[in-house]
Amino acid sequence: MAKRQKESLFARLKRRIKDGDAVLSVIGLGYVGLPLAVEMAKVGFRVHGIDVNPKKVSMVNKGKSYIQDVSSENLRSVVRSGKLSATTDFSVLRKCDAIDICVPTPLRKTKDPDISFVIDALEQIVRYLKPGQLVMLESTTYPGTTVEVMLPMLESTGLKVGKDLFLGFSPERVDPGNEKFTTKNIPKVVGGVTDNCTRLACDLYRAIIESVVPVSSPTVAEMVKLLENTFRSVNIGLVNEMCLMCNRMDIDVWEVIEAAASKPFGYLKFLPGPGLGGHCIPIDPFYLSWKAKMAGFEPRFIELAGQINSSMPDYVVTRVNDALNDSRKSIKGAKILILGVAYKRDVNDTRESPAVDIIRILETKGAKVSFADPLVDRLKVDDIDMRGIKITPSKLKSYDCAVVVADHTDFDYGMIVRNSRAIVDTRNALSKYKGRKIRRI
Ligand code: SAJ
Repeated sequence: MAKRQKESLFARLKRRIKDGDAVLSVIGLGYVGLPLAVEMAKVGFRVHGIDVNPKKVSMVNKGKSYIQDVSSENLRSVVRSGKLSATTDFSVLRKCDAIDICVPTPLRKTKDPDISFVIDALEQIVRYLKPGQLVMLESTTYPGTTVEVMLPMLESTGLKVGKDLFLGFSPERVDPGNEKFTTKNIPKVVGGVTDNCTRLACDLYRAIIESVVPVSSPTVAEMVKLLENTFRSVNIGLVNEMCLMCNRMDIDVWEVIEAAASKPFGYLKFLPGPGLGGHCIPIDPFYLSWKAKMAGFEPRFIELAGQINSSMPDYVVTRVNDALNDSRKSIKGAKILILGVAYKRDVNDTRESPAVDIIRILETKGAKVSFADPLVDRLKVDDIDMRGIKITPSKLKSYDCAVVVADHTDFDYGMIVRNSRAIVDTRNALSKYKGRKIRRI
């Protein structure tokens, strides 16, 4: 009887993914990791969610979602079926065939990349690494991270990537609050260190996500993500500059943008706003510019867009000043109400929200600032812990100026317009209302 050829590690993992027997792990159960873990469990994989925050672990195991885009009902069903469980104990990695890293990649105060969370996760993976595992990084990072940082750390165990273990990068593309495009149906770009790494990663993601886009390397995949988000940052910077320009020339930028959007090709609508928020767009382009500068290249668009976008909170405050001026008031001593402090419409996330900058500037100028946001109860502005107010007609009347910063659907804009003394609208949320008391940016 011919001796059964020993199954290669590649063939074994390929089989286990195909048969649905692969045990998966997601490190980092945030707005990227939790939806991914739930999708993996929904198609039948056994998934170990790992997070350093015991509160998150406990909420997941109770089937209580803390991520807006994951319903507790969906979470509860995969937890109850035993497919998904969460832990703070990294030793579960010993049981896993594939590991997805979905941890934060913020910027340091110096605008340099901070990949310390990725390194921490990798150090744990190295502790429990075993032959045949696939490791995928999903966190947005500078081009080269997978090959220059992760590869050497993993191979320090003596295992060889492409033979004994498999490694790649696949950018997360979550758009928080987007009900149309979800983890399940957003095409997934995948770049492995070797062809076998790419093949296994594509097999895994094809089992979970509707379409997969293989590329030639992790570095290309890392760059794809940065192009996507830099594209947004630069175009938002462009329309913000158009806003400043049109204001100076007394042209209605909102009308200009809407009419330009009638062009059926070669134009993509972006809108001016109070500044860039969220954990991606204000941050990711600086991962790219940091790496480009290391390669001796000065990325001017990224820097310029960053300057314009970060100047918008100051500009909003000048518009508040103009609004108060109409009633012979100054910012000093004025009562200002910020409407919506989340970083964008219909999300409850305040990370990098421009509302924080606007409040800080107004407070520095002597204004007394409150906020109302149907999705956010508390907001930290430096060492001030603010609590939101519930808006009523009488309360609105007590403020000298209201500022629409996040244009949540749930606001009663008619009531706001009727009862506010003055309004600065940074989102064109009040376009259907007329009247001198409404001032758009
Ligand atoms: N913004 C504008 N004007 C615009 C669009 C956005 O001022 O025309 C502002 C928003 O108010 C927000 C910031 O920019 O403060 C970021 O907005 P965003 O729509 O890019 O939202 P994010 O950061 O939650 O999600 C983005 C994804 N969004 C879209 O593609 C629409 C996508 O860029 C990434 O998949 C995701 O970040 C990520 O995780 O990288």
